[in-house]
Amino acid sequence: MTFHVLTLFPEIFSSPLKGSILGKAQERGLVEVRVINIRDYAEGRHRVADDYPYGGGKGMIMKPEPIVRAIRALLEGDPKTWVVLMTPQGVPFDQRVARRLAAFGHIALVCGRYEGVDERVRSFVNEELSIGDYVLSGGEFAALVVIDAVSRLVPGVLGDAEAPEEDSFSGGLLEYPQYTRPPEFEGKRVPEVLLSGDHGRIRQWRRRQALLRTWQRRPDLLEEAALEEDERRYLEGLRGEGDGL
Ligand code: 6GU
Repeated sequence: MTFHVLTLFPEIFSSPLKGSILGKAQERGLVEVRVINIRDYAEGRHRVADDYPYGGGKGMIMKPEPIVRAIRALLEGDPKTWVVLMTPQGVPFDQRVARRLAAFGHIALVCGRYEGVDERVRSFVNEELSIGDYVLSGGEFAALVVIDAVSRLVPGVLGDAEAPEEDSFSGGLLEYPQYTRPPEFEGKRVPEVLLSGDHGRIRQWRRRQALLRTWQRRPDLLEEAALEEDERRYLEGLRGEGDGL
């Protein structure tokens, strides 16, 4: 999987990508991140990549020519590159989008600055993504979020021990609570079932805890989750417990 990041701030990408899982994935050749400075595609002695907005207003707008030239150079190398514009106006990025992106070989992430990119750039990208309803000063951190979430889904990036199936959201539920040693910490004991060695009971407890947690914290996720009949009954029971309180 190759990510091409198009940005005016390439320095942002040097250290976060050295981190443990992403760093190893790159060393092992499973993931490659190529950072492209959009300024290198700007013309003139000053390589100007942004300009004032027509009609007035604050902030600077990224000029279309350098971005489109950078995209074209990428597509010449690999015409199948999937081009994504990172913008708060994009489709919300979630685990389902991450899974869809993981199927591409080459993804280009164009980092817009918050004030915006020239509207005409939009017709040169395949889709637009946002990572949530808040404002970042540019698409760079959003691109890092996408790179991390998608890389984890590339076969071989995670060891067998950390398969992505159990992560929060993969089955549409939040993850069950986790514990490690010691068995008692400041009076708080690890649930007995986890020390029992009974893998059937542990699996059942975890699934129920995942349901409970999702019901308590993110009930919106339950509408989309794939649930068994007995799990639906368990949730009905939870709803019933609240009655009359
Ligand atoms: Cl992709 N870009 C910016 N600038 N802000 C954001 C975002 C992206 N996603 C959420 N906020």
